Amino acid sequence: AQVPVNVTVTGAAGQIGYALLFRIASGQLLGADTPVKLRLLEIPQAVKAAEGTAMELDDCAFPLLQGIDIFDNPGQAFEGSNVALLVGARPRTKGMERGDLLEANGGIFKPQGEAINAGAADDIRVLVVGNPANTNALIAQAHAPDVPTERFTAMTRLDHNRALSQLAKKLGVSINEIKKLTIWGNHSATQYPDIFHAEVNGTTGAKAVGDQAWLENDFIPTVAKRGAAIIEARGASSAASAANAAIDHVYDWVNGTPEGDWTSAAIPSDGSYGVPEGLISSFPVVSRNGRWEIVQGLDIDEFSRGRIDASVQELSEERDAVKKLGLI
Ligand code: NAX
Repeated sequence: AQVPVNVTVTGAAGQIGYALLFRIASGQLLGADTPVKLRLLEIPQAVKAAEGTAMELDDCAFPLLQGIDIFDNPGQAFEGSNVALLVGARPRTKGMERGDLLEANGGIFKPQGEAINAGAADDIRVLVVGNPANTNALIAQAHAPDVPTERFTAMTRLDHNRALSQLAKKLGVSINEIKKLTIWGNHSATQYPDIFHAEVNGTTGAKAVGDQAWLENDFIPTVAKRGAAIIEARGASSAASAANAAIDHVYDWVNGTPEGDWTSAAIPSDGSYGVPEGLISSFPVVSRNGRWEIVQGLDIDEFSRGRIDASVQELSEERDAVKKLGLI
């Protein structure tokens, strides 16, 4: 029998956790032939709720699920972990300044990085979902010096999927007819969804749309502010779609992206496209042999350049702020 893959999920009792765990256990994260063991991390007050979710997981009798362990300390939760989905984070509450938010998340992602460094398996892959995702990933990475830096990533796949859906609607085409869309920069309101390199039935996304005003005043803000629109409509933040994007990200990382297409993920910059080295920024990426690679050689016009630079500037500022706080 195949050795099960250890998947650690933090914030397991939260709403994304609830949408995510059943899909992992059913085989959608890694593939229908890969058995998994779940290691759930929660804060002590939420352990009981995580136990409730574990009872439901049991009740699904998933053939691929070979065990569930629940922890309230990161040291144990990341022991032997092959895939870590860092979902639990400290949300911004009323009156909280950015510095307070970064500091509170430093208190979560620093010990988790240390625990990953100390106990995770050699092939550990980390996806940070909890916000501010890019910078939380940077903090965790800084405290895991023995883990290759490229193993720390942050999620912009939900933004990517949102952009695909908006563009498909606008053009009246199916999702399958759109390739090579890109989210650049930070998973925040400054993110830049780029359709200039997107391919739609033999032309570019931008040409197919042919409407710069729609691009600037409708498409980009709709994608960037979709999270707020979901909260407004649903009375709760995106959960199933966020879980779905996390599944997509890890599945592609492990199994590869399809030929002739790319996706978006926030990965450590190697300096490509003028993004300062080391920043965890979203790029057009393919996955080959279990590694993300930045798609090279794209022409970036002036409009795109300005948008990318603005989002990357925000990432640089977040990095400076966590440096100042001694978190990296
Ligand atoms: P919830 O508040 O429902 O759940 C968060 C869970 O994390 C809670 O159960 C809490 O007890 C747990 N937690 C807090 N600190 C922890 C710690 N130190 N260790 C382990 N668990 C801890 O939030 P949910 O809706 O599930 O969202 C989780 C995170 O995802 C938030 O930070 C949210 O901002 C972020 N999102 C990121 C998205 C992305 O595209 N990157 C989109 C969706 C989502 O907004």
